Amino acid sequence: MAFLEYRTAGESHGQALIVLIEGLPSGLTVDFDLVNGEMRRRQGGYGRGGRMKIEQDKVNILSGIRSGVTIGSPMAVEVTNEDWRIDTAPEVHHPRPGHADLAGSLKWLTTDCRSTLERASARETAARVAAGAISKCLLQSFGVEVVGFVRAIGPVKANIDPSPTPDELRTQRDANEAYCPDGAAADKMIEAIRQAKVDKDTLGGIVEVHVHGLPPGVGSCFRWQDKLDARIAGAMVSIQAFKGVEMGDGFALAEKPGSQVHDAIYYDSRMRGSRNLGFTRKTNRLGGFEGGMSNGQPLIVRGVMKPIATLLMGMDSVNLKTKAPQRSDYERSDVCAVPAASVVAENVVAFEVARAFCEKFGADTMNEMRAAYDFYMEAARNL
Ligand code: EPS
Repeated sequence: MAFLEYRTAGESHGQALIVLIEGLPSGLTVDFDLVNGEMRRRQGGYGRGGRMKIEQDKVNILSGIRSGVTIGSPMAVEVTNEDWRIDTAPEVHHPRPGHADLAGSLKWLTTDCRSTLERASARETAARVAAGAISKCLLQSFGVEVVGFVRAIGPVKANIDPSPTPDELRTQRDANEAYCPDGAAADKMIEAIRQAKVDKDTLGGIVEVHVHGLPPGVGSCFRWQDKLDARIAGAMVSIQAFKGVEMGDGFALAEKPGSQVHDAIYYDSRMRGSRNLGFTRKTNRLGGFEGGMSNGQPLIVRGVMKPIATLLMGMDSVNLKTKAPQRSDYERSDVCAVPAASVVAENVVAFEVARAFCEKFGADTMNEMRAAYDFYMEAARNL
């Protein structure tokens, strides 16, 4: 039986993006509305550029499925590119600072940045959202919910305390184009993006993902490779333009003594039936991770995205052929893709959670997985 994992292929202006998912159990119903809804949401958000008017992303599942239900074989998924012109797209000889252009051209020994930028492009995140959204179908059937949203754009920060339920978060987030549950902050974010466009500049920000309904013990402290927080951190930082990640109160934990950092443990027998099995906390400063495992509290993960590297005003750069100074290229670009990145982060986290969930409860079929899950919950409740 394969472990749950995925690979992606495809260039920004190539024929299509492909994701190959292995290790899904058989008997999982794929909710196409959910998956294509996520594909659409990733294309949106205030601050996107002209490309998103060209593309109409939706998944075409080529294998691993029969009448909408998985059969346990590898699943190949295609997302086609309307803007398919890789063979005629112009060469690029002046690298954009902050993009993969220079490092990639030096790595692959060429003065033409095109081959590197085509694959480095955030267009690839469409494939990752497809994989994550399909994995969410599995998580949902076990009552695990993953919600991503925008926490900050440029200097504008959202105020989202105390943390709402997943449904409330989704409703508030989906009410505006900043994908931010704080409506007042969303207005200011949109204004900041509008101003950045006027200034011919770009903006980054912070996205946040909450995972509700995950039982304790997903991930492992026994091997560093199996730590759930470490895997999520790696996956988050692998999203194009992400520069950092934190769990719970993250970097702010460094300023406080241990007594104000760790989440004290209580027991409430009336909560035995819930995902925390009765072990309650009054705080969640560690973001639901202890020892690289879920502890029954909601997971809280944040990631920081740098501003888009393609600037309308350009930046100082060098022509790789002549070595003479030359401003970086501009064709068209997003001004801010932080709202879209919140969708990517949500689905990337979902996949890592599903991967670890399948390692704990994994089986060939959904029925066997359900039995393993029920057995574990019952045994843990009766410790
Ligand atoms: C991107 C550049 C832009 C973005 C693209 C990421 O594409 P283009 O060069 O075709 O205008 O629109 O994002 C997507 C295509 C997408 O689907 O998110 C880049 O250089 O990273």
